[in-house]
Amino acid sequence: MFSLFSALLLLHSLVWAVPEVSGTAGTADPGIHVWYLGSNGWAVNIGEKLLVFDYQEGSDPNPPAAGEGRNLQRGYIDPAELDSFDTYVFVTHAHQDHFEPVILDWQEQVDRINYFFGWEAGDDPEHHYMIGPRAQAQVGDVEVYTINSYHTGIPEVAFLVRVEGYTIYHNGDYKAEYQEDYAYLQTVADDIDIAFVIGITYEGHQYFQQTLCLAEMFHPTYVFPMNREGDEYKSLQFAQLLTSHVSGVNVLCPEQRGDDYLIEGGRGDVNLDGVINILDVIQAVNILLEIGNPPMECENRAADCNGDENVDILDILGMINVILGIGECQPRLPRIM
Ligand SMILES: [Ca+2]
Ligand SMILES: [Ca+2]
Repeated sequence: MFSLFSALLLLHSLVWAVPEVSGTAGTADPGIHVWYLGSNGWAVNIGEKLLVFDYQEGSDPNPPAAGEGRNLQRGYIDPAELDSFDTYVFVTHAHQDHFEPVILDWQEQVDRINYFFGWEAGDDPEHHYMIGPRAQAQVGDVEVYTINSYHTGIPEVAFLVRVEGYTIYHNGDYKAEYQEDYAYLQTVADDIDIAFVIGITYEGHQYFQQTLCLAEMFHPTYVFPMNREGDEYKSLQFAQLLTSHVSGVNVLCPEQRGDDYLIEGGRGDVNLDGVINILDVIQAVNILLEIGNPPMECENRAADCNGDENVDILDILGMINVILGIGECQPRLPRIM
């Protein structure tokens, strides 16, 4: 009888017999680290890049003294901490709970920094003033798209950013003809990985209806409610409300500045070298057949391509699909740090 074991042994011998296949590779998910910076502010680290959205310091009732604990872990940005990243700073509009001019001081201390404003915030030729409507900008492999809103009498945007294979949405206070605008954004991206949205708890409010529409159209994997400083506990009500309408959405609710979330990457990258190729398939087959040394826990978790907490033939097939460019491993659920 041709058992599963036989099939795996055959696969095992085949992948060794076809070395030229090992040149094919899928990109391993680098993982994401997200910090809550109070109010509407967030920092997102992917690989070498740090994205900062709507940074401000004024909403903290107990700000740390200058030089004491002003770091990401405390929910603040110290420009010295930016030195190790390529930094991308995004500002949706000029209201003080979204924009604080201190961000402009960072460029005096940091070389690799880029600014994207949702309005004509100045005249620095090195800055990107995305006055739109529906503006686009690109720096290296970072693509930025905006949709526009004027509901308070000043220009505002929501950002859609594509970076390192991820799509990130920051709503700012955007409130407009969202069905048309989201249809436009869908010409850019089918899915959103991380959505920062207003954590309003009233089902009839346009902000909630917008978020619902966004969730239905783009199936965001992780949703972070914002604009709740001081009453972050209400984010849980928002989470219940949103997940009662749409499934497959993970709503993450920080409670205070500096709360951070590590979304581990690397599913499918069993040998942890940053790519998914035939070597990972071989190692996963070895794990499955219990050939060689027992796997380390991180290798075992990386081999679970479909995320069902078990390594079996479906994971092997999933990884082969990644290599062939016709599938992806499941994203990891975040660990709250
Ligand atoms: Ca690998
Ligand atoms: Ca599995």
